Amino acid sequence: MNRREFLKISAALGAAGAVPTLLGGCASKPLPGTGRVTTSPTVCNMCFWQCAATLYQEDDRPWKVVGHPDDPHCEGRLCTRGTGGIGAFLDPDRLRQPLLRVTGGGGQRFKPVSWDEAFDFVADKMEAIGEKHGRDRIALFSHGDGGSHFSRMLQAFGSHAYAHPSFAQCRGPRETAFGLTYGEGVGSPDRTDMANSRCIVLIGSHIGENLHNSQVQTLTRALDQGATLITVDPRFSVAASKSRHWLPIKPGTDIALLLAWTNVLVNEDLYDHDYVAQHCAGFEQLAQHVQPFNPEWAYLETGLDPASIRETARAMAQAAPATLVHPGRHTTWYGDDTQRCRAIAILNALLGSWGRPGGFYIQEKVDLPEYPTPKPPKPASDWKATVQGDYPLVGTGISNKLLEHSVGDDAFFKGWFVYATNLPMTLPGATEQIAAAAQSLDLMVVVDTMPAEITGFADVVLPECTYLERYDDLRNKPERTPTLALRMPAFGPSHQTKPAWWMAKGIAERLGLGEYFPWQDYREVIDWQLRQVGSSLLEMEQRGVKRFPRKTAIYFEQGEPVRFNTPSGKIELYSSLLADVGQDPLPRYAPPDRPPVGYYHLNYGRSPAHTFGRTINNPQLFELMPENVVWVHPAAAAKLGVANGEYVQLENPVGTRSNRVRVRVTQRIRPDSVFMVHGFGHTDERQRLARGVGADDAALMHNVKLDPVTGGTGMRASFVTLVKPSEVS
Ligand code: MGD
Ligand code: SF4
Repeated sequence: MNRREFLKISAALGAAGAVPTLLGGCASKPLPGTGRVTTSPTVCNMCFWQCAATLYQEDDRPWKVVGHPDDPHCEGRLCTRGTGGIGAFLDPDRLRQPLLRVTGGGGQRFKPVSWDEAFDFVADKMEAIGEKHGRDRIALFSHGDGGSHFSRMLQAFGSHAYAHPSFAQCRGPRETAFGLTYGEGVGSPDRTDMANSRCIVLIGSHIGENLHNSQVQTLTRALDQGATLITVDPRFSVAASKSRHWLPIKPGTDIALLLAWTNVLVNEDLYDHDYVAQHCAGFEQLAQHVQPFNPEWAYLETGLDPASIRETARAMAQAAPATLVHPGRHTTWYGDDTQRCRAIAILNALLGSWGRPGGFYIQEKVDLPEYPTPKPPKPASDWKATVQGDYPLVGTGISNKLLEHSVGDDAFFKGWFVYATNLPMTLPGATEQIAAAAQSLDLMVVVDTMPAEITGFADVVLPECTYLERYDDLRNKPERTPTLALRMPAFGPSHQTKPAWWMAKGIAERLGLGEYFPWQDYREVIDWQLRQVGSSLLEMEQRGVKRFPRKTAIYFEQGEPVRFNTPSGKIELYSSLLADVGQDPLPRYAPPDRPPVGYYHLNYGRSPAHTFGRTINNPQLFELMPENVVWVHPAAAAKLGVANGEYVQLENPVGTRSNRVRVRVTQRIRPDSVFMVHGFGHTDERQRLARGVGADDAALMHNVKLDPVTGGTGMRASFVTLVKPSEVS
C-alpha cells in the first residue's frame, strides 16, 4: 500500500443534501433591505487585491457585500467575484471538521477528529521530524493572509522555509527585474499611475478579463480622458478591443519587440535625456546593445509590421513621461521572464516614467509596529542555500524548488504545511511530483476552506472558516494613500471551522511554544497595533477603513536627487547584479520553441467571474461562468475538423489529455494558438459543482521553462492539439 494514497473526502464527511445551487429561491421573501439590517467591515478575499468592503446582513442572514467608499483598492465598488463572497460562505461543500488520514480495513480513509486530536497528531509528528531529521525540515506553502500565523509557528519551531506560488508561478520575474533595475519591485497593489497616463502599453496583460478592481477603474478613467492604449497580445483580448493599436504578436517573441522599441527610442533620439542623465546608469551599453535590433529585424521574429513598431514607439515617446509600459502581473511565461520584465523596466526608464505622474507612483504604507513577541531561533541550516542556491538573486522561496527537495528518502524536507494553495492545479505539470512528495514526506498538513485536489494528499486537513467569519491581520499595503482596513467576522465560524491564527496558536502550545502567541484572542493584537497609530479596534470596527497622511512625496520632484537601492544608486539599465552572477546584464532575445506539426501554443488567462481554481465551486460565480471553453481560430478549426460549440479534449505531445472542453471558434486568436481560462477541470468529487467541468491547463503543461534568474516556472511553452471525443480511447 502507498504511504499516502490520494484520498477523496467522501460525501459522508461533507455536507449532506442537494448539490449547491445559486443562492436565493427568494421569490416568496420580502424585498431585500426591508428587514433588520446590520453591517460589518471586511476585506474581500476572493482574490489578492484585498478590497475593503461592507457585509450587509438582514435579519441575521447574509444579504450583500459592497465596496467601501473610502478604500483606494476598490473606490467603492467590488468586482463580480467580490460580490460573490457570500457564495464562498454559504457553499455547502465547504470543509466542516478536522480530518485525519487513518489506515485500516485494507485501505486508507479520512476520519473526522476533534481539534485536540488533530493538534496532538501534528505536534507529535513535528517533534518526531525534529528528532530524526532536524527542526528545520518543514516547509510552508502559503497563499493568503493566514499563512503568516503558520510561518510564525514554524519559525518558533525552527523551520524558516516558505514559498508562495505568487512568486515562482506569478510575479517573481517582475519583482526581481524591477528590483534589479530600480532597487524595488512593483508591489501589490501595483504602483501604476494609470489614472494620469496619456499612453498605456499592455504586454500580455489582459486587464478587464484579469480583474484587479481599482486597476480596471483607473484604466477606464485613462481611456475616458483620451489616453492611447497599445495592446500586445496574440489574442484579441477585451483590452485589445479598446486599443488604438493591437499588435498580435507571435507567442513568446515579446523581448524582440521590446528591444526594437528601445532601438527606436535610442536611434530616433526619443528618450528622456534629462531623466536618463540624472537617474540612470548603463545607457551607453544599452544603446550599443540594441543597435542590431531594429523593427525590420523584429518583424522576422514577431510577425509585427515594422511601421507599427515605429509608430507605437513614437506614440509612447510623445506622451512621456505620462506613459506606462505596464509591468504585467502573472509573468512566468517562457523562461526568459526576468529578462522580458527587465526590458519593460528599461523602456519605462527611457521614457522617464518611474516616479512621475502617469507612470509609477512612489508607494507608502502605514508605519504599523509588529506586536511584540520573542525572536524565533536561528534555523539549524541555510535552507535557501541547500534548496535554491542556484538562484542567488532570489530572496524568497521558490515553490517548485521546495517541491523538488521534498521527493525521495534523502530529500531535505520531511514535512509540509500547505495553507490556502491548491498545489496540483497551481504548480504546472507537477501532480506526479506532488504525489511522489506525498510518498516521502513524514507529515502533510493542509489548511483550506474547501476540499481541493491537495487535500487528497494530506495526513491532516484543518478546515478554516471563510473570511466573513474571522479576523485577519490588518490590511496595510504600500500604496498611493497609506490606508488600514479591517477584516472582522460578520458571523461566527460555521460547523467546526476555525481561523488560522487559532490553529497556529493551538499547535504552538502543543509544542511548548505558546510564548510566541502571547494573546488569547487575535483581537488583542489588532487593537494593540491600532493603538500605536492613534486608532483602536473599536474605531476600525465602526469605520472599516482609515486613511493616513503621506509622509513622503508621491512623485519625484523636478531635479530632486534620488538614491535608488541598487549597487550604483542609479536606475540600472545595465544590471551589475546580473553580470555578477553570470546572467545577461542587458536583455537578450532567444526565439521560443515552436509547436510540432498539428499542435498549437497553449495560451491561458483569467475571467472576470473567477479567481484561479478557488471560486469555481462558488454557487454564485459558477452560475455566471460554469465552464471554460477553448478558443480556436477558424482556420485551425477547419484543419482539425471541429465546430463551434462542440466538445473536444486537449492533448499535449506526451499524450496527456484534458477533461472535455467546448470549442469556441473565433477570429480573436492567432491561428497558431488556442486559449482557455485557467482554474477549471477540478477532479475532487466533493466540489460538486466544479468537479469535471472544463479543462485544467496546468495538467497539460509538458514543457515548463525555468527562468534562470528566479527559478519561476514558464508556463506558456506547452502545446496541445484537439482530439474529438470519438477519438478518445
Ligand atoms: P487558488 O487556486 O486561488 O490559488 O494558485 P493557488 O495559490 O492555488 O486557491 C488555492 C486554495 O485556497 C483553494 O483550494 C481554496 O479553496 C483555498 N482557499 C480559498 N480561501 C481560503 C481561506 O480563506 N483560507 C484557506 N485556508 N484556504 C482558502 C494561484 C497561482 O496559480 C497563481 S497566484 C498564479 S498567478 C498562477 N496562475 C496559473 C495559471 O494561470 N495557469 C496555470 N496553469 N497555473 C497557474 N498557477 C499559478
Ligand atoms: Fe475582491 Fe474583486 Fe477586489 Fe479581488 S478585485 S479583492 S475579488 S473585489
